[in-house]
Amino acid sequence: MNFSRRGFLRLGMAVGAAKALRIPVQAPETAGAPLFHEVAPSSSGINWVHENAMSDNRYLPETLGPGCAFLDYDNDGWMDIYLVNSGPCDFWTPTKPVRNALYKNNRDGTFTDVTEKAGVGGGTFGMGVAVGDYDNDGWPDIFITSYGRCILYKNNRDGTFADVTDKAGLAAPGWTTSAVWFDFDNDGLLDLFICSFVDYGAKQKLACGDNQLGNHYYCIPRVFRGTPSFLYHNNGNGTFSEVSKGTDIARALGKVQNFVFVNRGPDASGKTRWEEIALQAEVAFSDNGQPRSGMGVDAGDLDNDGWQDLFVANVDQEMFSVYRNNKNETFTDVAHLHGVAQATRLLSGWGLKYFDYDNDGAIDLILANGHPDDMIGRYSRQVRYQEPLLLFHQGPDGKLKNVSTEGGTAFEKTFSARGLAVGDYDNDGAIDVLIATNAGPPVLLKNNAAKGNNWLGLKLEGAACNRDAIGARILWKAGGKLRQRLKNNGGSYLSSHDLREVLGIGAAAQIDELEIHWPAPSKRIEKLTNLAPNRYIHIIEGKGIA
Ligand SMILES: [Ca+2]
Ligand SMILES: [Ca+2]
Ligand SMILES: [Ca+2]
Ligand SMILES: [Ca+2]
Repeated sequence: MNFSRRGFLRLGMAVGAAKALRIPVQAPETAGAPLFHEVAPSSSGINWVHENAMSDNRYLPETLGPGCAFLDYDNDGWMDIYLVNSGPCDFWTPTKPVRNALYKNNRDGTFTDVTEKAGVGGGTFGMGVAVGDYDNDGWPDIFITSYGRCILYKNNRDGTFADVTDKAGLAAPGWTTSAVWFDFDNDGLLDLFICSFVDYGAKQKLACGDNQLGNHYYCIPRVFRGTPSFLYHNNGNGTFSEVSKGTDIARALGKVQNFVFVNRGPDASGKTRWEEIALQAEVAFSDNGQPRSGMGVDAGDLDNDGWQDLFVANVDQEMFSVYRNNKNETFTDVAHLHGVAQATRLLSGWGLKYFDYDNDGAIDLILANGHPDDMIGRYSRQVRYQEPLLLFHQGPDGKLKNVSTEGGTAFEKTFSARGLAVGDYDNDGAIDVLIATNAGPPVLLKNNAAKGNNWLGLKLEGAACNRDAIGARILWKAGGKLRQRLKNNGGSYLSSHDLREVLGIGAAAQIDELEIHWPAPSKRIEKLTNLAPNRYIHIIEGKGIA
């Protein structure tokens, strides 16, 4: 299917979205050059291709993967890449070898496949990846979600990993999708939240299709029973305990609506109280009260007021959501205000990220899209299977503007995009993008959009708090402007990101003040002043710059 950008623009205008899709004036520093350069596999050395296992029966897990990650597995200061693949399961027996892939960054723009040596090939029907240093030894570990058994790979600190899933107790039943590491009880150890979707066991493999044509297509999730997500507490001895049973997390079944689980802290017995508030927070359903599909999700402080705003990607006709935080546990969907609703009316979104791609200090947005049903083009006149990527830039008026036409060749194509990770793989301070596609090669986008703007890169190392410093709050003042960011370790879909933070300061010559508010238990505030830009620094909790 050839779904050209021109065709997309025409469709957009037909629904009255011409204003949102108008091409903005190019910023002087990027005049002429595309914002992102698509790095071909022949140039990067990343020759791995996702196998989606598509069958005549159209089993649903075939179309929902895969995820991808930027991580520095060998701690040499250069981002490596992890890619998740399908694998043997109860509905599929591969006829040729299929595996996940770990690519080592050669520091010259190329990568080398080190999967076999590292021992991280997977072996289950993989979906997503979440990277976190769960044992606080300074080396990133890898968790993989699956249709079937999950995998926890512990980093052996010598370029190899050990499958410690069984000891850890993290096999997690059923079909799991996105996962994220965070320290919910502030004991300095990363815990793990794992999303689950629907019950897709042998008995539930329904055939959906058209009897007249004899075609099977992917069943809509509505026909399956939703399953609850899991929260695992890190016990600190290499084992984890599921602690979501009996809480609102276990009562919330996948696929019916969006959920927000608020951590209300420990009760008298020390057990963390989780309160699900999506309905009163006005993020459960659309403004019309309709449930939406909700695939990719991210949190970020879009308007720099110190409160986390949300983004949720949905399927076509539902439009994506930009949820502005009203600072009272409610949100307002402002997707129309930003032109995001108009631009996404016909799209289905998965990987996505709020990030400041041009280092002007204001958060921007990238969206990776694709319809889950490969036969959608037969049933819909407007919606296509492969869809374009979308790039939004935040202007001085605080609004996100669609700048996809300036994005470069990748934004002129269509993909079955799923996972999306951000990370600075060439250490130039401009955050690059990796997109995982279903049944295709990953798409690597080198960022050329930040030239002319200054930045400071931070590697934060917790001492009392979790070593990855997830939950740290970063405030920086430059050129008379104060900005802030909450360091999380998630967002997007099935994917995991460069753990470093790049602070954009535009034309300012230095960062005048930098404050790191380390998370509990210390809650220490560390202040640094007069920092020269355009370099990465390593800050250790309580010790300053290493
Ligand atoms: Ca590395
Ligand atoms: Ca913990
Ligand atoms: Ca920006
Ligand atoms: Ca870069």
